[in-house]
Amino acid sequence: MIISFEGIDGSGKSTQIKRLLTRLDLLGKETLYVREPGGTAMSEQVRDILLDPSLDIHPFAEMLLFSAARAQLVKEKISPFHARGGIVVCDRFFDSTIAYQGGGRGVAEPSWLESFQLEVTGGVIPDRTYFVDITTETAESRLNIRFGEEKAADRMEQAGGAFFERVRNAYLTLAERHSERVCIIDGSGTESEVENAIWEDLSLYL
Ligand code: Z5A
Repeated sequence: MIISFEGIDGSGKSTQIKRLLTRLDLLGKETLYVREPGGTAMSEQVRDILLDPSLDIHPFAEMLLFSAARAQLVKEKISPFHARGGIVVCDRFFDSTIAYQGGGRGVAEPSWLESFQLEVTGGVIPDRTYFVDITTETAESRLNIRFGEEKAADRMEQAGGAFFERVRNAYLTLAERHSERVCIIDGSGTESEVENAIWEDLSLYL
């Protein structure tokens, strides 16, 4: 099984993934945690390039770099572990590219990006995707930054608040289009409330 987590920065994905991994561990499930971009030696180097605030990267090149890191991660880590019957938990997967590069940057139509991503992953699609939804204002207050400010930690966070609004809207559209796979989780509650909402859904599929 492949489970992915999506959301704008600060949505609480990483916090929820830790909680989920603990629950799955208690059930004796074999899990692999991967984060995007990253997760292999090559993909981590691409991550450094993508998040480097000193680089000016063309939006289409950015999309290709995220995709290149993903192609390597799928071939090297995700597919082999999945084939052995383990549960792969992904902190972001191709929906991030649809939302950030498609919705946020407008590099291509979502339908083109979706087809391209299927080529990138060789047809690998998550079984269940949790879109942890919060407003950009909540995200900024949690991260203690203002999107678009130079003091924002990395190159992606330096995009302005309007960019993150577009990303959030793209996620909401995507969740509607793929309602069979993508589950919207209200991320504004306490960590335990969010955890319980995710578990309530996932238990139906384990
Ligand atoms: N990106 C892309 O553009 N295209 C792609 O294809 C891919 C990625 C794969 C990766 O950044 C960037 O790359 C990302 C998207 C882009 N950037 N942007 N902009 P990253 O890996 O460095 O970071 P991230 O994935 O965006 O996650 P994050 O910043 O680490 O945040 P998070 O995982 O969503 O949240 P968190 O770390 O769990 O929580 C954030 C804070 O909120 C923390 O202090 C928590 O204690 C707190 N928190 C968490 N839950 C709660 C609740 N429920 N209440 C209150 N406070 C909470």
